[in-house]
Amino acid sequence: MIIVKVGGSVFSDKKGEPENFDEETVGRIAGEIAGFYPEEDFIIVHGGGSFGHPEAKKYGIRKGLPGDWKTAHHRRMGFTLTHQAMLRANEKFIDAFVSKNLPAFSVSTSSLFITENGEVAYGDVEVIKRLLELRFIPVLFGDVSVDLAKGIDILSGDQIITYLAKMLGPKKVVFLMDVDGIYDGRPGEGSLIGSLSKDEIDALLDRLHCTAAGTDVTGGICNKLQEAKKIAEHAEVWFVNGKVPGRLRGAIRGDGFGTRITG
Ligand code: ATP
Ligand code: IP8
Repeated sequence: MIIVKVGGSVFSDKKGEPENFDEETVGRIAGEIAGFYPEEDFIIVHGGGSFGHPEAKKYGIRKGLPGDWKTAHHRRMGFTLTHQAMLRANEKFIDAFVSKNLPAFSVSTSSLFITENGEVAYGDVEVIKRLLELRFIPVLFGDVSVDLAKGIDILSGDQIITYLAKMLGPKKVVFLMDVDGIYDGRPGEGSLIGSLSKDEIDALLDRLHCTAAGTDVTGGICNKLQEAKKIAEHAEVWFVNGKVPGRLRGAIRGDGFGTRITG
């Protein structure tokens, strides 16, 4: 089984209009996966992009639910609206996969996971396991979450993958981004890292100063690398450019162009 994370920067322009969606890119990604299905099983997890992140930021979802009614009510409304924005993104993913004759099935993250300060505290993977056995392709997404410490929070797609990797033991996890892989420095300035062991990630995080947050409420590249370190204990991890045709195919085959992280 292979888990593919389709980053928000791949399926939408995070700095563009709210809820912009790159149908052509997602259709092509679905097409590359169709080349391996049903011999290979897949779970897809997509990020928030221009759907979830602007709403989550606008309503301050990561700050949780405060005691005073007025602010809490405003956040509750934002929690609902952020989730609805993610459902709209998810529907577009399902449409793209179905149009390639793939049985992609929407699984609502916030109905299966409870967080504590944004980390998964509880997750029910039974439905996902059964869907895989029945040869469906579960499609999850970064989402809002009920949170044990703060009342509500955001659960990043990257965190979901760490949990799924621990529970389901995929053979590979592929992160699709809008750059060619992980750079030792800023993209375009530092050099592209071809391969990295999980033990080298801490030093890389130091060198990057982890300042790539931008408009992303879940921490951008730093969060991704921190999760990759944990995932690499269970599976081989690839970071490839999801905007370039064939890169996902290469990562699935194992001879791809990008960054490969080993345990
Ligand atoms: P989302 O979290 O919404 O799903 P995503 O998975 O596409 O989004 P981002 O959080 O946007 O990922 O992180 C990827 C971005 O990080 C790239 O667009 C890239 O410009 C930026 N970045 C900053 N520093 C680096 C680096 N050293 N290596 C690779 N990408 C980097
Ligand atoms: O883009 C965040 O998920 P991510 C989801 O995978 C929301 O970090 C709702 C902002």
